[in-house]
Amino acid sequence: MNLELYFAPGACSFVPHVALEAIKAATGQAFEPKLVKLHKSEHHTPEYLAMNPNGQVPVLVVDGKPLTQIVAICDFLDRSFPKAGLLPTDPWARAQALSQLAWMNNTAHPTFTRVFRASEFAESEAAQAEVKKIAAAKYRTLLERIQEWSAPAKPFWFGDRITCHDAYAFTLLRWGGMAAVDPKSLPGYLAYVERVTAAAPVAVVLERERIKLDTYKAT
Ligand SMILES: N[C@@H](CCC(=O)N[C@@H](CS)C(=O)NCC(=O)O)C(=O)O
Repeated sequence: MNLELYFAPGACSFVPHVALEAIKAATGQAFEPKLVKLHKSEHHTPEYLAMNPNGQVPVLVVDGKPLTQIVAICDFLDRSFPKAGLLPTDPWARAQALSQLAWMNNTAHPTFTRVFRASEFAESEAAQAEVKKIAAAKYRTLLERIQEWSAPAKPFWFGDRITCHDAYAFTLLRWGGMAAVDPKSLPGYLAYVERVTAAAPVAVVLERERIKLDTYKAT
């Protein structure tokens, strides 16, 4: 299978990026990482929009055909490479896992978008500041939910293998620093994500994307 992943450093494309490294380690299946420079609007070119009309990362290109949306990409990768164990096999456990992944993608993630890009949600500076403030407070409560979910992680979300859930949990905590959430104020979540950070497939992606976990700056 020929696989290409269009990703941007620190973006949610980190999730399939880590999944693909985990698959490579478990099965030997290679993939080509394709850097998309968002600051240069490379995701708005006609060629890119032909792959993903939403103008977003990630896009997984499978034998020349583009697949978008993290939940669909993780499901496809799991079904194609079951040896990597990205999702549970029991139907109920799998459905619960997809429910959590979908929630990270459709609830936690868009709440952070309101903090990071408030100008897309309100016009005046005052209104933007308000959007940001409300979303940042909400975002913290959502990170607390992930802290509860990840409490049994031994050492990772689904045991001894790194999966999409671990990569999303990492990304959302890392974004928390940009929403003024001190990761040390979520000690259980931080300890879990520090284990994730040290895992080999994650370390490779951190190096390639040139990012670090801690983005928090005390004011
Ligand atoms: N639900 C989408 C979310 C994708 C998304 O929000 N991507 C962001 C990066 S985290 C992006 O490409 N933003 C660039 C833009 O919208 O201009 C998915 O699962 O792929």
